[in-house]
Amino acid sequence: LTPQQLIHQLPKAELHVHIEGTFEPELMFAIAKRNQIDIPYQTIEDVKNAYNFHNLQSFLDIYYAGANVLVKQQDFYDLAWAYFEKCQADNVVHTEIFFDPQTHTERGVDFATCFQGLYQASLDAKAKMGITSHWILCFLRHLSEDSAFATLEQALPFKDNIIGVGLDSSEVGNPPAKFERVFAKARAFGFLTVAHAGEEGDPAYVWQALDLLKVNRIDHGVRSAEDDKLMQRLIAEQMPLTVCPLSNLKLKVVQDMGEHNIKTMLHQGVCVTVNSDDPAYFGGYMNDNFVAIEQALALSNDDIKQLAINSFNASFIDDDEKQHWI
Ligand code: ES4
Ligand code: ZN
Repeated sequence: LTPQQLIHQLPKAELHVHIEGTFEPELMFAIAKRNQIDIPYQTIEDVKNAYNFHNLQSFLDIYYAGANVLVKQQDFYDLAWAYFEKCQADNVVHTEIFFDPQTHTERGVDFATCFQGLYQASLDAKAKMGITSHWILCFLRHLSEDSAFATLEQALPFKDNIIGVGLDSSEVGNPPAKFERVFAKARAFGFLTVAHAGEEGDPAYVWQALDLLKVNRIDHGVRSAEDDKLMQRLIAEQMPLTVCPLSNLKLKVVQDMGEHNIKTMLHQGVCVTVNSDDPAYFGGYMNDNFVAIEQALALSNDDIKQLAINSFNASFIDDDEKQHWI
């Protein structure tokens, strides 16, 4: 069995993917056309040329612009359905998907329009492909605490179908502490919690996510390796890090995939997982991420299997369901 074959055939869970980041240019053109919305690209070629990032913010500017063409419930359905087809192709049998309601409500698209389209696609993915999923509402950390509270309020009618809340967007300058009260309220309603931390931000952001937001997982977290005490804690608590190798490369969190610390952290006993983050923008879905690190870091078959096991262990599926996949 070649590493590629092993990567493909292993059942995997994805725990860090933004649905708006799965928006492929072809679908973006089609939806822009039917909604009669202008986009700043003429051809797929133009789009690919624009996807040349030097840091997180240069990506986010383009990512939010792309989401502007999503208006109708059907648009959100089509977006999510296309992602589930990618999951099926990669043997991703379970996925926990972020959505950014404020990206849509800030432009006058209702929370319900967005979420009902996404959720219907996940029901159909379960029925037609057997793929299970959970939805995680992410607050945009560059917006205010008040805006996050208002978004939490809008989510309440749908809370039985939203497993948790997260925190994404521009990290540096928007520390987890800014959302301590919002997360406390979300936990009181029964939401699980995650947060992007230690992607561009230093280890203090990871400490805050753990101590102030009381998260169940850290998204990215690769800069935790700069702090030995923090590493000891992550290992002792088996706190998962949802790592996104191609994202880290494209946003220049690492300059070369050969420098990525995921293999070192795996061998140190950190519960690291492999994820695609914004696959339409960063050059690949789940298996592409596995292949990229397998090649750059010479992963063993046991490493690859452990990463797949970690993905289920770190997931929010029930323990008996987990045992089925591990
Ligand atoms: C994101 Cl890579 C990344 N980091 C922070 N926020 C995000 N939203 C979408 N992708
Ligand atoms: Zn992310």
